[in-house]
Amino acid sequence: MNAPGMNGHVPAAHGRTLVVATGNAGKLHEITEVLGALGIAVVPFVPEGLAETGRSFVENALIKARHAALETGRPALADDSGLEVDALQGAPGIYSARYAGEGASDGDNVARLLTEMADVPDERRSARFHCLLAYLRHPEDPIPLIAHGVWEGRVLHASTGAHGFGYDPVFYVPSHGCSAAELAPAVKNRLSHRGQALRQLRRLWDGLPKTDNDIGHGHPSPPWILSPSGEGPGWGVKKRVFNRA
Ligand code: ITT
Repeated sequence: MNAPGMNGHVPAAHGRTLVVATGNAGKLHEITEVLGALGIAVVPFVPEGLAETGRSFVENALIKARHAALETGRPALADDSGLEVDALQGAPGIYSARYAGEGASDGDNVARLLTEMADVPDERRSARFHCLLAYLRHPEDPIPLIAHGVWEGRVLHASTGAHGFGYDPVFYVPSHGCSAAELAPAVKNRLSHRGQALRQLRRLWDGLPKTDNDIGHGHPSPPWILSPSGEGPGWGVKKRVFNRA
């Protein structure tokens, strides 16, 4: 169900707008900043009550993006992300948001992580954030765009720093010698799994190769991002894709 006042609302846009499916304010803020710098305004959609039943980040990102595309009738982007800790065999992974139980707060999740890692020495505290982005032109888009960013670091012994969200206060960033929560937001966006994935997505939108070894198979130029009037091509895009086949 749509959250009142948020979903379906198209801000007075000076450029292109894009529906982003997330109920996480921290994520939303970061995505808004990075896409804003690319001239794309975010229209938030809260996937309230939606079960994330996937067994992988990419499946959950697709579930959220598909739901938002269906509910809004517009192209939609979703982020599924989490922390992979080597000493915990990859946990909390796709369960990062509910590591301390359903409805857990960031503080609860961090507390559980620190407890689980209490006896783990520094040299075995390696971890990384993953961010999977799924972009769908419409709910039945057979060619979703998928982008993946990874950010390597270590789990600290205690929380430090006031920026960011989630596990940022206990995620040590080796390149800067501090926690992710001690980085200025713009610096985090430059380094982070999410920043990387968003820039990768932009390359796919532009039809550019994802990497130097890739031939490039993105949807060329993004006409399916909404126009300033807020009207997206929606199902029309699907027809065009099918007609071309
Ligand atoms: P939506 O599904 O509505 O987007 P969510 O918080 O449930 O919100 P996820 O299922 O993708 O999102 O869970 C991601 C969790 O991983 C998030 O709640 C954080 O605890 C953690 N996480 C992801 N990115 C992070 C980041 O940049 N910094 C700190 N923690 C992060």
